Amino acid sequence: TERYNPRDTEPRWQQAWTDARAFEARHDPARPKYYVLEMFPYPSGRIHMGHVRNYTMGDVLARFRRAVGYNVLHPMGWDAFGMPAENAAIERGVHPKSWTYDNIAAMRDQLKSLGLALDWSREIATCDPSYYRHEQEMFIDFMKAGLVERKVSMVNWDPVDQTVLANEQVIDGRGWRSGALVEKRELAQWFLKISDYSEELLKALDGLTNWPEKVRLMQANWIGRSEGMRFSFVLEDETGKVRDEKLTVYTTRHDTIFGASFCALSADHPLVRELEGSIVGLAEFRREVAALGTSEESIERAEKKGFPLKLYARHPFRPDVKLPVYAANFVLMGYGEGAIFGCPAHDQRDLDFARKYQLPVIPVVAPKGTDPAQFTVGNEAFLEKEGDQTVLINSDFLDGMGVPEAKQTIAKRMEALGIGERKVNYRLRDWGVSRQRYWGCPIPVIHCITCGVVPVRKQDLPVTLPEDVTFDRPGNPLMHHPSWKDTTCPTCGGKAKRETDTFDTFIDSSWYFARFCSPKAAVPVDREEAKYWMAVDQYIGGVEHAILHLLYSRFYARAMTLTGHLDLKEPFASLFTQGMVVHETYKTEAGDWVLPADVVREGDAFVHAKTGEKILTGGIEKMSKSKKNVVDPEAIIDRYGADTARWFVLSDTPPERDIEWTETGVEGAWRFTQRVWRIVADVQQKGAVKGTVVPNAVAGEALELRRAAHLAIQAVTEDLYGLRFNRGIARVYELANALTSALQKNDPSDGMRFALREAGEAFVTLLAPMMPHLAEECWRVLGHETLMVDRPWPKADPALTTSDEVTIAVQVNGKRRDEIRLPKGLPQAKVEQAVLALDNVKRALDGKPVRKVVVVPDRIANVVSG
Ligand code: ANZ
Ligand code: ZN
Repeated sequence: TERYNPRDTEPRWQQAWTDARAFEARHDPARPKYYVLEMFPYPSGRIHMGHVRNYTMGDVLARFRRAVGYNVLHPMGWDAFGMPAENAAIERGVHPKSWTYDNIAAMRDQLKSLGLALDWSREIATCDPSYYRHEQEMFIDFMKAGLVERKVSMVNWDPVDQTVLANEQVIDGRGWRSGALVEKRELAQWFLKISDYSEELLKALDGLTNWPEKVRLMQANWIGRSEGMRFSFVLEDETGKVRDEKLTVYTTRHDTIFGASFCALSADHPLVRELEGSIVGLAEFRREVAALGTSEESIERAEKKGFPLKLYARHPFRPDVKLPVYAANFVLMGYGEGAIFGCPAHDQRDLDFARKYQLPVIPVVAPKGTDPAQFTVGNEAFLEKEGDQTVLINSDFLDGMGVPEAKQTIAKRMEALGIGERKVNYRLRDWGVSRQRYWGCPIPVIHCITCGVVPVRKQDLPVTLPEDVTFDRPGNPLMHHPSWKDTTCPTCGGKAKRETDTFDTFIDSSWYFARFCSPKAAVPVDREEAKYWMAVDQYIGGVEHAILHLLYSRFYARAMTLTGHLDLKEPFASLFTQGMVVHETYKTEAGDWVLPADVVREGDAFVHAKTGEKILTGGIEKMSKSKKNVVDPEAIIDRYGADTARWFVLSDTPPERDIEWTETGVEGAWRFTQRVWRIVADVQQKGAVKGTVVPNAVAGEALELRRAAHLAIQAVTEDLYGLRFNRGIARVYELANALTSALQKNDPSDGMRFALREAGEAFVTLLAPMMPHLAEECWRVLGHETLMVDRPWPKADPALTTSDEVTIAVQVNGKRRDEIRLPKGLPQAKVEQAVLALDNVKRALDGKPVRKVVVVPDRIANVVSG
């Protein structure tokens, strides 16, 4: 046989599938649907190995489900707005639009070369006005439904680039591009009120039983429900004069109230602002805090600092205790009340703060059984609060109680005194969707001096991005455009300005899965189509999207349902998060990363191929350009073909784990494609030809092969339903071994010829979802004219897969002639059939007619001739 040549076959089969429109999905209420979706890619320009793994998994499911009879929807599109396009414009002078569409074209070709069973007729790009006009329409509906708010909020401001930065773009307090110290600024921005749905989004997580536990937990933590109290302190100044307004704080540890030693306010708290003008140095302190940026992480990392406000909070239960009040850099304005009481013994931030400003540290919770007089807190706060392990101390009427009881008691007291109430808080903030950037969906509102903010009329949609923009100065090109923002007010007809903010790109990806149901509809989503196709039955993507993308999408489904655009709350019935592709790295002794191609092995050591420098291995890392350990899928496809790449990324490693890319692994996959090819050629030669009648029974080696085939069918089927791709592949290998050994027997009997054909065809069918091109080519070799993708999935015969087998002695007229292994408890008629088909029996009968067969169940079968 000639070697199998994927370079020739793969493009040919891809064309054949396209010509046959094999993967175009059509609404068909008569058939069960299966919607499989992988997170759509950002068109960066080239696919990477992570894409190959992600899309191959989805593809295997699409092809498998199709074969078992589902009406499959498997679409693809592009998450095409975003900053890299603008960066390309700034750095290389290419227009974001042409950069994006060129990248899409290149990546589309690359995905096609992977042989993905995608419905390309449904392709969407989020940067296309035909997509984002619907996004604009829905936003207007959201506005009317009260889901949208415009409010002033803090942003990270880069004073050099004159632009707002996302938290990820602030690195150690500096703008990632300019290196300038980032400031906080207040800006009026658009928000979607996701926090109205905090409780609902949290509760509904319980129903998502086909989501990974860890993702549900991450979402729950992100929503961050906490049960606490809101209460007020009476404030007085240095002279003891009581102020009119009280200080309200939020706490989840009201049990520790007797350990309070200070109060702290956010630098943005209204009271701090009010005092800014009257306390020397406070303005400076506020500026310093502003320079920290807005991310929780940077705030968490910074040294805890405060500024005394010359005010004192009266302890609610101890008239003699007055707590000094500070402005502090670790209290956030956006959470709770923007103010806290500090209890250093039981909170690490408070403890760091207390040590710095020499404030008292009073332990009020201690391990059960310790002597309160002996219990002290050093440099680590005591955080334990389980009721059965701890006890309240130094706390007056709370002494001796457990934490939960103490909380109850304080809550009741405060409520009775009318100074506070119990309060549930959520960490989840409203979703700020304004971006001061060009390459995004324009927010469809107009600012009118007389009418205020007015939504664009629906008949005027879409608000399209102007193409004649420049990137020669910092800031938002939409703002600099000479005429784009000039418009007229839809309400009064007067001169007005367009909103120049564009949407956060997470909006684009929060509903694309619904658009795929009716990608060309004149409405955002055709309800009938969505009713049939939604929810996504299997969603596959990286765990890096476990929080934001999935939470926003869950919110969007609810918002779309509220506004009549959809009719479901949970868009993803089942979620799978796949592991990364990792690869060995190499470094010079100086610590510079080196390309694996430049490294040669010398004995146990490595040296640089060109410079001879000593090279060290740098550990196995996620493939990344900076670490120089990227393997380009295109190069792999060029060399070995897509099937080899697909097979490799599915083999050996469970799909949820990181897979290590190795040369030997890929070569193993490549050798297997050649082996499949040889096995199939051999089967075609030695197996029965198409259409041969099923022999009455098959025995011996042939039966073994049949069993192997049916066991493989059963196992692979289960594995693919369960997304255990690596195990399915291991089963295909086993079947290959069974076929190889059967072929070596050169047994020309009808039984074997039949078994070979049956097992050979099963083999090709089972590997088809993973190696679709090779399977088509083999299918052709086996004499079939139809496309492999139209072949239904084989069914395992339970008689051949039951593992309970018995050996039955076969006699002819009382004389032992053979033995046969059959499933235990097989009915008499089947045993007869199997026995009479044995060659040894036929020979012993020598043409004489059979009178009867006496069967001792599971033990002996005696053929009696006439
Ligand atoms: C007193 C106290 C004593 C606290 C103690 C903790 C331990 P979660 O569980 O996340 O809701 N806090 C409240 N508002 C804050 C803000 N705006 N910025 C920073 N911290 C704030 O956290 C609630 C706890 O975080 C609250 O309970 C408060 O500190 C702090 F031994 O109050 B605690
Ligand atoms: Zn107006």
